[in-house]
Amino acid sequence: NSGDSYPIRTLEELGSRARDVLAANDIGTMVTAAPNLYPHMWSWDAAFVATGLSTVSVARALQELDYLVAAQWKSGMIPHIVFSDVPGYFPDVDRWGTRGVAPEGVQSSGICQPPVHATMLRRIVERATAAGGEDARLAEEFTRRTLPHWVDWHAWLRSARGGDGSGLLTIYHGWESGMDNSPRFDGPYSRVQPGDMEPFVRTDTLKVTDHSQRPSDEEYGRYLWLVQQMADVGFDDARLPAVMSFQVRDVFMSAIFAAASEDLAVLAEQFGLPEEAPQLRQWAREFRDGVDATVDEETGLARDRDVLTGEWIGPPTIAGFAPLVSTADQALLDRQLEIFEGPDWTGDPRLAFPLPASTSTTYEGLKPRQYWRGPVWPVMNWYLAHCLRRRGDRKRYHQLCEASLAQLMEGHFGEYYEPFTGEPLGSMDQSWTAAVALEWLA
Ligand code: 9YW
Repeated sequence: NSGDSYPIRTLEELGSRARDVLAANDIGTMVTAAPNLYPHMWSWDAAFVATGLSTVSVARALQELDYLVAAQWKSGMIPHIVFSDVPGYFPDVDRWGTRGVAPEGVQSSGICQPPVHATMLRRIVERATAAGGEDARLAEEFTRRTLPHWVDWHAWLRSARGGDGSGLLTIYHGWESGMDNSPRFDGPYSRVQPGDMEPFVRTDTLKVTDHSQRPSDEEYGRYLWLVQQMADVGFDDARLPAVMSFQVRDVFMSAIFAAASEDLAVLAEQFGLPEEAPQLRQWAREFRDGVDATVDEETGLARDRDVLTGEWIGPPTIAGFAPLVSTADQALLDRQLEIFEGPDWTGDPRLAFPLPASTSTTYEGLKPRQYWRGPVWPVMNWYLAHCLRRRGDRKRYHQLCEASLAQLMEGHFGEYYEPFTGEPLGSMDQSWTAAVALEWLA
C-alpha cells in the first residue's frame, strides 16, 4: 500500500482494494485474520471472511469454512484459533498446551468464539443459490456434507456452555466473547488472581506500537492465567465449572447462538437433516428468551451476568444490543432501536459517522482509542445491520451501510476506528473489515 492511495475515491476502488486485502492475507490454507498481528485463523473472523469471500468466489469461501470445520474437537467445540505455521503470535499452540487434546494434526487454542457460522453459511448459500450453476451446486454439496458438524457445534455449546436452564451461554475467558477487554469483563477479571505461571513475552505490542490501543500487561497476565487453569484440567468441559476463576453468562454470544440456531434449522430443513430442525428451533427459543430476560428495565440494555458472584454486569457496551440480534418481542426491539439511535449511541452528534461504538459514547469509562473500550468495529456494524435487514428493516440497513462505507473510504481497513475522528486503529488491512466492505458493496 502506498501512502498516496488514500483516501479511496470511488466505491469500485474500495471493492477492488478490499479484494486485494483478502488476497494478500490468503496464505493458501486460510485467510489470516490480519497480516502481522494475527497470522492465524480466528473462528468468528473466518465466518465473516467467508461471507466476504463469497462475493468473489463461493468455492474459496467454502474452503475457508472447511478448514475451520476440520479443526473441530471431538467434543464438538470449534476452537477460537486454528494456527498456521507462521510464527510471531503469542500465546502460540505450545503455550495453549492443546496438543494431544485437539484432534491429531490440528494446532488450535482450547476455547471457542461466538457462533456466527451458521448465519454466515446461510448467507453464502443464499448468494450461491441466487447465482445458480456451479456456485449453487458447490454450496449445496458443502452444506449437506458439513451440516452434522455445525449441529454438533451447536449441541456442544448448548450442553457444555448453556445447559443450566438460563438460556445463556457461559464463557470461561473474555477471549471467548470476541470482545476481549470490554468493560463488560472488568468486574469478573478484577477477581481473577493470577497464581504461579511461566513468564511470557507479548508479541501484540511489538506490532501495535501505540500500546494504548491494546489491552494492558495486567490484563494479559489474567488472560494467560485463565489459559493455564484450563490447560491444568486438560480442557475437560466437565471440570471447568469447578476450576475457572472467570465465568460469565455472555448475553451477546447467547443472542448470536439463538439467531444462528434458527439459521441452522433452516439449512437443516433445506439440505437433508430435517429431523434436527425442531431441536435447533427449541434452542433458538430458549436463548432468545434467556437474552430478553437480562434486559435492565431502567437502561433498556441487555446484560451479562457474573456466574461466580451472581451479579449483573452494568457497563453500557454494544453487547447490550443483543436483543437486536435475537428478540421476537416487538416492544423490546422498538425500545432498543430508540436507544441505538439516541444520543448515547449512533445519535451522538460528536461522532465522525453515525455508527455504534463498542461502549456508549457517554460512558465514563470510554477509551475512544482502546480496543473494545470505545472504538467502532466495522464488523459489528455490518453484523448488526445484517440482523436488522433479516427482520425486513432495509431502511436501517441502508443507513448503516452508507455510514460504514463513508468510514471505510479512508482506505486502511482498520481493525477498529476512533469514534469521533474516524482514525483507523489497531491492525491495518484487517481481513474481516475488508470482508464486510465487500458485503456492504454486494
Ligand atoms: C487477540 C482476530 C481477533 C478477533 C477478536 C479480537 C482480537 C485477538 O482479534 O482478538 O489476540 O487479542 O478481539 O474478536 O477475533 O481478529
